[in-house]
Amino acid sequence: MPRQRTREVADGNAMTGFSQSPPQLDDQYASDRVLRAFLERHVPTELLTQAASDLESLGRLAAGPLYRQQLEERGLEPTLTQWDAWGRRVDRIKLTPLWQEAHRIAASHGLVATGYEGTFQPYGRLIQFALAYLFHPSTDVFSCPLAMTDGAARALLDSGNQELIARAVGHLTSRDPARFWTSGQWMTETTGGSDVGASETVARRDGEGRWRLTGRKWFTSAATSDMALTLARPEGNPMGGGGLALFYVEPRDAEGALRNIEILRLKDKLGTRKLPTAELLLRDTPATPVTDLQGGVKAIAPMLNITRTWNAVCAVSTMRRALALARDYANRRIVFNRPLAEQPLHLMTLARQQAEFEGAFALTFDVVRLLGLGENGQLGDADQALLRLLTPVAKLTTGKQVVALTSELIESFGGAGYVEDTGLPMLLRDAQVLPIWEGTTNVLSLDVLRVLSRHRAALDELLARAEKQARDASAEVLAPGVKALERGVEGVRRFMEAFSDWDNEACEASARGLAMTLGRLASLGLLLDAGQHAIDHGGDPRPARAAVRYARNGVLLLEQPDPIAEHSLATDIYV
Ligand code: MFK
Repeated sequence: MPRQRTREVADGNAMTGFSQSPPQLDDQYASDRVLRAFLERHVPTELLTQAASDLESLGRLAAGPLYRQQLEERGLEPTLTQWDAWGRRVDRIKLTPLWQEAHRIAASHGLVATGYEGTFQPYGRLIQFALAYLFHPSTDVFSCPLAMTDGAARALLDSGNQELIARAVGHLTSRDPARFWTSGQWMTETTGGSDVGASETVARRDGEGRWRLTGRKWFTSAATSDMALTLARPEGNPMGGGGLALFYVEPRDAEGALRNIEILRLKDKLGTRKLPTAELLLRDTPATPVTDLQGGVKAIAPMLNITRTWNAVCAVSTMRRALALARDYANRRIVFNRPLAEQPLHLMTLARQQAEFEGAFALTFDVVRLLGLGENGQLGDADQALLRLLTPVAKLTTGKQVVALTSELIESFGGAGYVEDTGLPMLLRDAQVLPIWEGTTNVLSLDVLRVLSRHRAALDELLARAEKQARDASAEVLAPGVKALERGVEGVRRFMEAFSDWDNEACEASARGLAMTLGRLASLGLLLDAGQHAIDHGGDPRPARAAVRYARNGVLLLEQPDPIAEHSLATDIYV
């Protein structure tokens, strides 16, 4: 079939010669074996049936109208108008049409609401993030404001501030597009996005006792949001994260004018070009403290853990999109007299990436599953610690995977992957933000060390679970994966024994290797579990093959630091 279609196109262009038919998407929910199998296993049938219309509708929208609109709007970007014709400062941002449409679809399909409504609990997070996974790759990163909106709802609810909960959470979790608010997360300042404790924004009370913030927010994504959570240091507080306080801001008044905020410029970024990320100047901007007037980093942490989960889900869904396009193209594209889909080296390349995707999916949706259980009081202490550990692990593991995978799959289109109007380069550019924002790979690796030092039960639980997964994966075909998992567990145990004798510098230097190993180990255990389950229930061999292929891609990335050599190589100093 694909061969015929290609010939028709070629015949139809007799004057200009051959032209290649482009990759196409089919229904993105109906055709997603991995997502569907996961939901069918983990969500009770009656709840999944209830969620089906939203999932099916988004699967069709993502493959059809939204994807078409995304390609058509490729050249559009949001614009900032700072002054009106008569010299008044207005700071208006005009969004692209797809972004305006995405706001409506996100609300009506409950992309935030589903996580909070009682209907699906404790499976609401699974349904919600399945929707986000379908929505993200066709909506030009509108997932960013949704992630922050979700994180803000979580942080406000956790804060216990009843006044702010009553004011905002109903909007953040609304299904009515007219009522639905998005939230910003204004953390990054000119001092950087990692060392948030160095923030310079100051909070002062005015003559009427109202809190006002003054400072410069250097990277505020989706500057069009209806509210924001931000950090500022109340005058007189000590330096560092503990001296910051968490504040709630409504940037605009009832007429839509900014309240003592100037939008200095929109960021000129490598990717996420439809996302109006802005630099803001706050000059006595009215704000309300969310919690105590200190401990701001700790108070905003629930938001970070939610946005990091979104980050991982977006990484996995981008991987799935790149694979869907590459797979379709491999059937259409004939070179050296046969479709790419019949060429062994091409198949090997796709298979390797499919296994990486399935591993990333398993890890990320396990975090989502645990999150839903935890929020509904259904996790014991050990699993709660495991969730705290796996959240940064999933974010940092999938962030690296998505960049490698999109790079590889763009290459699988040859030169077409490098040409802008195919829409393919955008995949790689938008993927590259995922290991950066919401905590870089290194900052999150250090967060993993923070968890390991405070919640030893997390690692014990992860390793015990992996050992059980190895024991339970009894099918012969899984044996190479089981062996790799056992070797991985043994390697981590040995590493941790040595690790406990190292000084802080050595522990920090080895943090990334350890965190990535934990991510790959957890993924492999979950893949083996899915592989055995599929064999036991209907016999689909593909999940088992993904597990074995994933194991062959490698699990152990542990590194023993060699401080003198690393210092010398990194600085190029002869020592
Ligand atoms: C597609 C989806 C994408 C969404 C896009 C959103 C775009 C938004 C753009 C951005 O804002 S990007 C900026 C992102 N920046 C970050 O994510 C921050 C990265 N840096 C860190 O995460 C640092 O580790 C951190 C700022 C938290 C370090 O600050 P501190 O002040 O040195 O932290 P410290 O003293 O270790 O921890 C303070 C408390 O918070 C501790 O609790 P205790 O006081 O009880 O000891 C920590 O345990 C707790 N904590 C820190 N991180 C936590 C946490 N608790 C729970 N979960 C966490 N993740």
